[in-house]
Amino acid sequence: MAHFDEHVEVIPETKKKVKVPKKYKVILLNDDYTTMEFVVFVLETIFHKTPAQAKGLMLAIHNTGSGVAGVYSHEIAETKVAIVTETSKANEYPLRCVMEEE
Ligand code: TYC
Repeated sequence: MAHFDEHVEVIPETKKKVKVPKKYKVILLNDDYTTMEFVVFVLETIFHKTPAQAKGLMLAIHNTGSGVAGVYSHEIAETKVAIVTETSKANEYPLRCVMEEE
């Protein structure tokens, strides 16, 4: 009878792989109703762009349909999307903001 191991606890190997955290693009989408001024305001205040960067990026989004406002960790990207969405709704603009794995 094989009783030699009956008091041996089997502990599953602890996961030890260190993973590089993924990065997420926060993307603003163009629409026909949000004012250019408001998009510039969002880019300056939420994404910390300079006035020149904000204007250039806003125009690029206006002309191409979308643009990357910034790249962040998952949690920060989620927070940026939530703040943009809430600020847009509060100002009655339909501005859409999404996140996408880099
Ligand atoms: N297309 C808008 C306009 O002509 C401006 C705009 C730019 C809206 C970027 C959204 O993400 C956006 N008023």
